[in-house]
Amino acid sequence: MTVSATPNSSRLDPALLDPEETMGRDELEALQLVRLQETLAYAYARVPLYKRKFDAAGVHPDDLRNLDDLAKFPFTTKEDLRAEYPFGMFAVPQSQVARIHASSGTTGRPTVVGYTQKDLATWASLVARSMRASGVRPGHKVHVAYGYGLFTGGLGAHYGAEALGTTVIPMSGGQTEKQIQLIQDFEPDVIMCTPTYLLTIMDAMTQRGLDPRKTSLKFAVCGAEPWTEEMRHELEVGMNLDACDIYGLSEVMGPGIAGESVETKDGCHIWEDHFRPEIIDPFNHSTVLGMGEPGELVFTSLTKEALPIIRYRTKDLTRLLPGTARPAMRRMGRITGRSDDMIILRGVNLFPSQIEEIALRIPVLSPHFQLELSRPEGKRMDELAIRIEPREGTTAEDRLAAAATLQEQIKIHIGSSAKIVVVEPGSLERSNGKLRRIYDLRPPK
Ligand code: DLL
Repeated sequence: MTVSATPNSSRLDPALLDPEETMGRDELEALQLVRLQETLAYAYARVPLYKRKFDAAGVHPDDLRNLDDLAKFPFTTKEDLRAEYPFGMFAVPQSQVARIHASSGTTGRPTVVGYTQKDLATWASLVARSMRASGVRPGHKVHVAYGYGLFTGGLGAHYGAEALGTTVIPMSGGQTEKQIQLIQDFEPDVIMCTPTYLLTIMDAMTQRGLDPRKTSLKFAVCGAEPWTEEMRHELEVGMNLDACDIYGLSEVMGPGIAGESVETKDGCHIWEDHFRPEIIDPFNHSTVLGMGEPGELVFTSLTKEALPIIRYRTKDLTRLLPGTARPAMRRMGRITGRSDDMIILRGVNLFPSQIEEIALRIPVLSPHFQLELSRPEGKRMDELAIRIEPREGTTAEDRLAAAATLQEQIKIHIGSSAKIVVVEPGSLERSNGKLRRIYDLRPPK
């Protein structure tokens, strides 16, 4: 699908870029190699878990002579961080840890991450870089509606926005009424929140008789959950702004590991002066895949002090692509989903983002939907029901036809049979941040 209206994008003055953003690929890789060698030696010397894992795998930091040698080193997983809860993976004494964040985690212990003052400065500079790529400029007013707290979204965006030289409005998530009030009164140029929360704000404005196309907002920097080109179109047209993607995860840093350029809108450039990405085959982990091949994203930090992270398995499924707006930095394709969010229905793999993509091509249907997995009594097979809201003002006849089209398109494009339940507009739960799309009602195994 082609990119929608870009009312505010203009080419970025190269003088505004960080020197690393204009490096050639060779120069960037030379920098990566030095930083990688330093990071491996640093992690091995300071974090017992890395020493144990490297020793067990029979590798030593000195074995890394070129960038491809990274494949010899063991992966790090969320389970490693959990096992070392809370601070076992920190590489500096607590007196040097300036901030702690934690990921909520739906089950078990949260994963705890830490930052030195230098880590915080790097993080802010990379969020600032991402925002600048997405069209934000010093002097803009930035409304931050990511949650503040242990989640890295709010504070990560906040300090990035300050580092860029913008005026920050630290609204945090939730309280949609107040969000709308402040957007009207403070007239921000930029909003930062999850794509589904921006949708909530947009719909809430319409319900209150306000025109979401007529706010002061010109740019949205959205991330923290998967979203599609169709959702971008929905938000850009519905709010008359440019919406760009921002990616990150707390274990590796937080938001700003990669950011999207407003002039190309073709996926996030990974800030490779600080992170070395790899794509691995999720089923055969020892295989590192090539450019363009889909698989699981893995990151190694190159400059982190408090929590160096080696070959962290993100579980995010995507692929690496050549750089465009920043030619030396590789891009990542949109995240299709997380390997642990994948629904396997009668042998067919399915992600909520695929449903979003298909549903939003059907004009009668809205982006508000939930996936319900169940195993009806006496049946041996799982069933998938998609509960979806139609757009306001559509007729019962239109809705029926749209449900049939959705069912058919899912069968054609994904290969799954789903039951479609068209519910009343406004009846499904709205997002307050990261939206839960999957409701698994199957009996526990
Ligand atoms: O969500 C950090 C963040 C905050 C990123 C604000 C962007 C904006 P976690 O809570 O640790 O950190 O969740 C990380 O969220 O592994 C992905 O599955 C998902 N995710 C983050 N950004 C994107 C994105 C933050 N742009 C997990 N597209 C990651 C798709 C994303 N998924």
